[in-house]
Amino acid sequence: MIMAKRVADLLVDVLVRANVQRIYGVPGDSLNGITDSLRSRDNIKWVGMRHEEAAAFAAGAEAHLTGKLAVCAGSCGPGNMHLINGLYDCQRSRVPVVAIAAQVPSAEIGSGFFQETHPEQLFAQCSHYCELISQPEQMPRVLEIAIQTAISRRGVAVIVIPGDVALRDAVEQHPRLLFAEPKPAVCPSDDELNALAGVLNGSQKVTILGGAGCAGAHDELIDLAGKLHAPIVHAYRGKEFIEYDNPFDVGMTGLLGFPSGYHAMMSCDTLLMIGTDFPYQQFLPKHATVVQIDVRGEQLGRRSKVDYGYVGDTKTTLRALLPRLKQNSNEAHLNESLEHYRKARQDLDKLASRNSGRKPIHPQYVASVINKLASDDAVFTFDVGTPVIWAARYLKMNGKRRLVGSLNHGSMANALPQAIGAQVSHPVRQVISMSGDGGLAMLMGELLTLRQHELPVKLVVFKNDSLAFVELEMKANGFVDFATSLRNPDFTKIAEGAGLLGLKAETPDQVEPMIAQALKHDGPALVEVLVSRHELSMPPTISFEQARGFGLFMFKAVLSGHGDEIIDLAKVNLLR
Ligand SMILES: Cc1cc2nc3c(=O)[nH]c(=O)nc-3n(C[C@H](O)[C@H](O)[C@H](O)COP(=O)(O)OP(=O)(O)OC[C@H]3O[C@@H](n4cnc5c(N)ncnc54)[C@H](O)[C@@H]3O)c2cc1C
Ligand SMILES: Cc1ncc(C[n+]2csc(CCOP(=O)(O)OP(=O)(O)O)c2C)c(N)n1
Ligand SMILES: [Mg+2]
Repeated sequence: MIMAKRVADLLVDVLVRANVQRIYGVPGDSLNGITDSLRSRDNIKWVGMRHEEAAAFAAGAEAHLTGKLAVCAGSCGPGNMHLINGLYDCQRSRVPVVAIAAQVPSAEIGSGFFQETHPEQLFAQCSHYCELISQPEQMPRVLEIAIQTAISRRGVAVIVIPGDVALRDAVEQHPRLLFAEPKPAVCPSDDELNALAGVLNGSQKVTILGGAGCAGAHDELIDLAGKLHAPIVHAYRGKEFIEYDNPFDVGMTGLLGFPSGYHAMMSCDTLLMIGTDFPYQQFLPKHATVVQIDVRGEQLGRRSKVDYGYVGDTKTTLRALLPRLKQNSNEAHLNESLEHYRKARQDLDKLASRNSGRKPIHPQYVASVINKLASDDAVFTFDVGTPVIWAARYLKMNGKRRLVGSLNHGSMANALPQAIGAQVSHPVRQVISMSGDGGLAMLMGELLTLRQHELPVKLVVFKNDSLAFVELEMKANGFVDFATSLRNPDFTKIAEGAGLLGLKAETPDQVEPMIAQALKHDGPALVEVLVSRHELSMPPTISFEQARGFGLFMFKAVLSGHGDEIIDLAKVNLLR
């Protein structure tokens, strides 16, 4: 006898039809219909995680790296509620992710039943679409709308499905949407392109600020900068797409950026923002003419005044624009910016010295070793905390390497779960997680996922026994640091207990050989590196307020008996 197809079976059919290869999640009674339907299939897998938040981060990393839809799931109530922080990250990073939030039995909804929540309300803020499937007739249509929404609006869509509805007989039998993913080219009109060309042709000092929206348009961006003699500054999420093979690169801007990125932006006549949502207004020039190109009209003018705004995708728009541009004959602005960059790069490289074998180990050195030893197509993830700084400054991109962070949402503990999603979806690539000791501890259970699925992720833990980034923010704002110390475990022992290779670098000399050993190891590995806690990462421009704040910190530190810290700070930053 052929069993009738259940709603859960049709749900999985639709995901397979949409080329989804796996679902990250934690099972539960209300998800049984779906997990049971996966059991008998070989073209879609269940990837069990230890925490649903990590499942959402992993799905987001997969979607970021592949550009394609990824899926995560949580059982009713607390199960899917745990997805929320990871889903916020996916939504804010604009990666296509569908989340399946199982719900309590349909007849109990509204009674305050055991584990009852209202995921439609809970996830409304971190999704473009979030709907309850209460009838078998809604499948496949509602799931297909969710998929289309996640793909076309780039973000999260949630379907909420009670366990009993998933187990009922399906009414429809097949997916309905059989077309390939549409990839429209979006371009400003002819008149707009002529006006844009007029503005750029009329300016001697153009600086380009490019972001993640420049992905796939590297050649066009370089041609554009060549015609305009324009330095290219990048926003962080654009680093992996813009920095490499780029004779116009002058680095990143922002608090963690390079002074050269900052100055190139501040000294231009015309700022041309392309595919960026760089959020920090104080780093955008006030007096320049600002031109912005973005594929989403609602992004125009979000961060700065805009004099000329255009809706278009970067590649199509620049292709149409380039023939209309005259060659700028003035190279002064570009050369000055490049020279400034060379100097800034030199200064940062000096900070990454091995310190002649003496303690402390500088985190910059650790990052530069990771950069040196990592493979040509490595995927790097990095925790929010100081690893964000070291990744920005010391990981060199080449067009094949990839970066995954929690850059728009800014959540801690992202690196390990994102590394899991990266490794599961790219089994033969080297995946390196630059973890903070605070960040690792927050979702440390996911170390177990590495062995569970035999994922050879390499973790480098920046062990500074503190929430150092927050400490830095406290100092810069004139607070005496408080509540930031961590009493840490021996992470190597925890790694070994979880079935990983565990190594500990206590002196600078051990860093390179141990990271090399971990990278060569056939399986997951963790290298705990004892890095200095008070490593300053000076912003490219320090405001009067911050400088005053720093002085105030010293003053307060002395008064409260933290004087030794100042000596420590001086040793790390001045006496090198
Ligand atoms: C602790 C911490 C510190 C940070 N410090 C800095 C810092 O100092 N400097 C810094 O730069 N960042 C910093 N960040 C990151 C920052 O918060 C933002 O995430 C980042 O600046 C945004 O980069 P982006 O503009 O490239 O990407 P996004 O914010 O993702 O913006 C991309 C834009 O491109 C558009 N787009 C997408 N596709 C296309 C297309 N095909 N064509 C045209 N447009 C398209 C989108 O609509 C969007 O507007 C920090 C983050 C953290 C967590
Ligand atoms: C989930 C979450 N909680 C708190 C914060 C605030 N925060 C930002 S960075 C940071 C410290 C991170 O510490 P660690 O992982 O040890 O990295 P470090 O800065 O010490 O290198 C904290 C608490 C955050 N961004 N996300
Ligand atoms: Mg730390």
